Amino acid sequence: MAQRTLARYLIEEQRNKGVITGDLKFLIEVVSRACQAISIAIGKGGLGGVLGEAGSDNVQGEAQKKLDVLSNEILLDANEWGGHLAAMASEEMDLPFTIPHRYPQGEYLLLFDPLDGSSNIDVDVSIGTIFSVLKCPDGADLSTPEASEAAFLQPGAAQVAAGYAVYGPTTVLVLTVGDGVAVFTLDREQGSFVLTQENVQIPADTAEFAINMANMRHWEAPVQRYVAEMQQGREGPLGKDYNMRWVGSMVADVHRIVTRGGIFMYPMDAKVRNKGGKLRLMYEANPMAFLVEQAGGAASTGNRRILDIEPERLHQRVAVILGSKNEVARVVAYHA
Ligand code: AHM
Ligand code: MG
Repeated sequence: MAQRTLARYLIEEQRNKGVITGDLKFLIEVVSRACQAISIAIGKGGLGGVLGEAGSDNVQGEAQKKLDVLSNEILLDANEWGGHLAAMASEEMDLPFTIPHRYPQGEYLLLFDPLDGSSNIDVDVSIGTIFSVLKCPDGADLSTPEASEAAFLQPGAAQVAAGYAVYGPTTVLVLTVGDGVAVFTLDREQGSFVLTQENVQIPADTAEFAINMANMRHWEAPVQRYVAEMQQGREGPLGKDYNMRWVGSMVADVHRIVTRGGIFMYPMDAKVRNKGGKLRLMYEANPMAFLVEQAGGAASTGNRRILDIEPERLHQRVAVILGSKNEVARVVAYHA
């Protein structure tokens, strides 16, 4: 049988299953091509002059890397002209990007973290792009970037697609259109994403956890308790030995969990409490929560399901605990 490329997978989701519209198919293909372009830019590294600081700060006051800025531009340029979008929002931009009047407007909203794991760019460790797609509400005011913000403030459960690309030893695109999770690997010679795994299922149990242990003293009691119990291993109340991994790129840590199970936590802690958490709801938590749930896992703040949160602001932050369902349930129970 012929290779199933992303294009073919999407045609099947549209034509045979009726899960997606033609415009959503086009949108995902455009995003995947932008991810290929980002992958090429990253691959040049020091040879392409793309490493290092951009000399600017983003809306969150974080120093931008050259590749943060470049990846953001690649995604904007690829998506502005196709007629499939009403507006875009990015972790790297203060306000939404409204589609210029010279192009037709579509019915979707695209949100992205153009390059996740910025601290890993210059040290040649896996980084990624995360994206989320919403329907633009009928009659939404898109007359100015400021006014258009309201259209984006929908709970994660309303997403019609989400995905991420990991730029690691291989470039992999992981996608959900609400019909399970599929994994595509970039064939660099052909220049196309090829389906390498379908109906991904995250094992319900795990013995692997991911958390930044340097923040331990700042965590709340339920997470303190859970991590302490895991560290007690076989001799402790959980009765098994755990292993720990922390890449520091959410995309890479979540991809490991999607591949072989595990639990990822960037919980509420005293250091980030005044910001609401570390990770961004709209660009990181929601798309990852949608993917993880579609793969049979769970995603919570500790107190509530992430996909149920009614966002108040575009750049809102949130505590994130996601992955293997039984372990997430345990941490949630410790919060109750
Ligand atoms: P970024 O989008 O600016 O790269 O920040 C998000 C990243 C996540 O990818 C990762 O899980 C987390 O920040 C790592 O944080 P820390 O450096 O505190 O371990
Ligand atoms: Mg990020």
